[in-house]
Amino acid sequence: MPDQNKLPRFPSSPPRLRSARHGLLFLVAVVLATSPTTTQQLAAQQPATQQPAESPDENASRIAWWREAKFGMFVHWGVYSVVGGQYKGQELPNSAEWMMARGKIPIAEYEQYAKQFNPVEFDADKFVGLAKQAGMKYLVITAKHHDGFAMFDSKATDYNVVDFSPFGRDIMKELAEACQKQGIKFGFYYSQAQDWHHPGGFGNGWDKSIQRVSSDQYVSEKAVPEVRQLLTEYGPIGIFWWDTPRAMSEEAFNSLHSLTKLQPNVLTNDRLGEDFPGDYKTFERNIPRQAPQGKDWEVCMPISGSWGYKKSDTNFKSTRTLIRNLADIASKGGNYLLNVSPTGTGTLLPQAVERLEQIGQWMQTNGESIYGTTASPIGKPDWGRCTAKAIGDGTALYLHVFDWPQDGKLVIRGLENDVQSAQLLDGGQILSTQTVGDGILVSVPADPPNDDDSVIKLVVSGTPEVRSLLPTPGKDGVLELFADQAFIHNNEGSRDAGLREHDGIPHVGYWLDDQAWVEWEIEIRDPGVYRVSAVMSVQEPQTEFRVSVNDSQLAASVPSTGSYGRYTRRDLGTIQVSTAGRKSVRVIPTPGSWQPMNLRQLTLKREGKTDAD
Ligand code: H79
Repeated sequence: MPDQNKLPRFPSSPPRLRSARHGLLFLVAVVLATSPTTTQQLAAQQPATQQPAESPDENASRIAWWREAKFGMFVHWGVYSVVGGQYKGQELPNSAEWMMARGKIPIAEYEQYAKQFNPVEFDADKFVGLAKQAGMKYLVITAKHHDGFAMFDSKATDYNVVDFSPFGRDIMKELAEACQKQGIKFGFYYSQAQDWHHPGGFGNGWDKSIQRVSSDQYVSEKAVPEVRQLLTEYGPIGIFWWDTPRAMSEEAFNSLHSLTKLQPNVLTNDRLGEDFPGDYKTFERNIPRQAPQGKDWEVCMPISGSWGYKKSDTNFKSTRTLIRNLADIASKGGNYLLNVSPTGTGTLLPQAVERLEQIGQWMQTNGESIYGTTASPIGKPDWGRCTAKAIGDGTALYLHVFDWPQDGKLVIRGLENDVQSAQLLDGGQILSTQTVGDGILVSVPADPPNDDDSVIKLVVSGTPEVRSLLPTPGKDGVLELFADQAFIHNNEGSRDAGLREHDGIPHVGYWLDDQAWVEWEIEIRDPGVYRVSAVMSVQEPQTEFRVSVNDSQLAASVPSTGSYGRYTRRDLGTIQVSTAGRKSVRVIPTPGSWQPMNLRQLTLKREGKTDAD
């Protein structure tokens, strides 16, 4: 799903060169599509009043628990859960919490579902117990989603679980208490801008009975009092998780933002508005390939396809995927907020429970390779992932082995430290190590202790010293070269040809200058014929360029992918690489027949290599 949570930005595509008229239409269309906000309107707003400056130490101590925690439970639960995303017996597409919008359900009709919200099997202690058992250290739940229904005893409106539903219990209070009791940090999700029930909220364009009021009125009579109540009547709140920023008045932003001061220790995410970076950055559904630098961040992701309970959604991620996601995210320094979806009766489906229990079992044995760890100091090894933790005067490197070496030799390329010890976390077997030309070799038993992720704790002296290593094809003969690792030769930072993003994925774009070219330095160990492909987009009918590896090259002539926003992998041909060693890979426009392309990725794959090699 495209990430539409961010405030709209202009696209990074180069304008059409030949057909300026279409280019203009395109731009107009984008501006319309991004209404009601435009970047200009936002820019015209004053920056928000700053919190009284917090020192880096104060900030570090406030967020310390969250950095230690690494793994949390996200819960999407509300009126939509009653029918599991089925409206009048019809399956609606996409995530179930969007049911009201997708079905264009009138407010009066949706209220009837709220009248049926009666999750009698809900048991807060059991629910929190399950999160705890999975190894999760915090829980964030939808206090109010876009549909406007409050899952707590809102004083601002009767449209809440206590006053409006037969259940009549304050679910947020029960969960807050259970979390407090069991030592789980508790947080609220609150959709501050969209509200499909209030006549001033953003989003409900289908119910023609609405007598519109201003967004400011919605904020002052609903969002502000509800947020204030959540931050004053539910004990210590660990996280306040805003969602789907929309352009609001400066007053509205500031009043919502200033409420978070009611709890000096609360952490907030980056989704209140553009001028409010909060304490950490969020990624939705997808794990970034590279971590944002110098920022705390979190990936939220549903355990299945939908955030809210959806009857037809059987798309549960495997336990292996979930464990590997957790290791992957931790190896880049982030947190994992894994979403579950209680049903209308107040419990989780067995598929979810089973997975949480299995993750919990893995965490029992391997938790120390996750909690309190920092990002990998050795990059992404080709056998899996790595997390790290300072211990005494040394460093523990946790080697998360996804692909167990069949020859019993696990190599940590580039690592130059003295090794103090190496041990399997599962079973505790001590492993022998030796220094080899490439780095450090750990001798491992024939079979992995865990098929999903076997962790080796490698303790080295001092802080990690890692030789910089050039990217090289993996065992499968494949080398992926990404835009954000490329050196862009663009006349020292000219605007033409630079690193840009579409859907959060970097590309070399705005490549108007046919003199600009890009380069990667690589190492080839296996000479041979390499097939070259690119993940790219081009809008003009055709573009031509050369790809070279030192002295060998190919000429590529690539037809349009339809538009600059439409990326496809295109085969470019083959290149013979005759010798091993350091090489320079270049992508160079062919003057005269060049049209701008957006280049996300170049892939080299050794021909004749199969996965079995
Ligand atoms: O709460 C979850 C989502 O409901 C919420 N954020 C997460 C944590 C979210 N709201 N909006 N979005 C995410 C992005 C917008 C998605 C949309 Fe669609 C694409 C809106 C319309 C098209 C998906 C498909 C949702 C409804 C239809």
